[in-house]
Amino acid sequence: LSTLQVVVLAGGVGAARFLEGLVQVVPPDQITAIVNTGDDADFYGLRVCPDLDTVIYTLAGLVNPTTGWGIAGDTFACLDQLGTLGADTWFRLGDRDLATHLRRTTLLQSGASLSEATQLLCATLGVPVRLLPMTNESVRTIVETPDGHLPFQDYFVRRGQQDDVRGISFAGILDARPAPGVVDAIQGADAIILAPSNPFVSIAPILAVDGIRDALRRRRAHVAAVTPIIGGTAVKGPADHMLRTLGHDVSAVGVARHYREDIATFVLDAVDSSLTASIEQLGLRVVVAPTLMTGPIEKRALAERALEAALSTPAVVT
Ligand code: FO1
Repeated sequence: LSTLQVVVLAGGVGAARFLEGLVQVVPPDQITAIVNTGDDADFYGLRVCPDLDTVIYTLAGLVNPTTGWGIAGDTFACLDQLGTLGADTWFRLGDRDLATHLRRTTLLQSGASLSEATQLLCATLGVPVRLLPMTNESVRTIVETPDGHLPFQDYFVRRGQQDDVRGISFAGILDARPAPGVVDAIQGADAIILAPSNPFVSIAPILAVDGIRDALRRRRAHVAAVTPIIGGTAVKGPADHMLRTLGHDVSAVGVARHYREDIATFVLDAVDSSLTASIEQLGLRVVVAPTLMTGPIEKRALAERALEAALSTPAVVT
């Protein structure tokens, strides 16, 4: 275990909770999380990176445990005053959270890359895991709905994930290059885990960055995905709704089918064990485990199972 290198592809809340388990199992300096930046948005001239910040706040012990994002005990005086001044305030940026975005934005404006700004935030807040944004270029997830194409946070927060999703695209993806260290981390990893994040808007943008999916496929025998769907519903967020409106099975099988070319092993929740054969028929190995991360013990146990699953080469990878 002393030289083991583990890579996690990460969205927001689900990935952050998974990483809380993983740091109990693997020394944090041997973990690299490659984080989605397709959710990023600018508010009041500030760059907000929700998935990076959710992972940072969680691993720094600062996160609001109720929402899973934002800072525990944060206040909203600045946002309230912005409202008084006539600004839109549907995206709830707390006072302390705003400091992160101010700091990041100033760093970016003075020429730092997003990787460098992230590294500085992690160092100052005491995040022991190596966090890499998927890319330093701007990629913006766009959700196609019956009402038109919506920027991701408009779909997710302002409109409350109510719209049917007809398609998803990533503006800027053709110009995006993997951030420094991303491809090397995948190439050098003993185990790669797709966190229990939304396959379409959290993991897909990462895999869509030029070179990342190819690097992952070269390590496919050591790639495991943890299901974000338990008993046909998403633990958090709109993954189940998206599966349905995008025409997939609304189950772990739909997720496994979506990932089948990229992974060797699928970590399925125990309540879905009857789906094992259907997933094996896709050419995947199945590991059944309790995947609901209710507390530190469950998080640790899931991290152990997922790590074992990614480390051990399946007998047959078709
Ligand atoms: N999610 C919400 O549902 N409502 C919010 O007002 C909101 C504010 C917010 C502020 C900072 C931040 O880092 C995240 C925030 N999120 C909010 C969460 C976030 O937008 C989504 O969870 C992710 O983009 C999905 O992974």
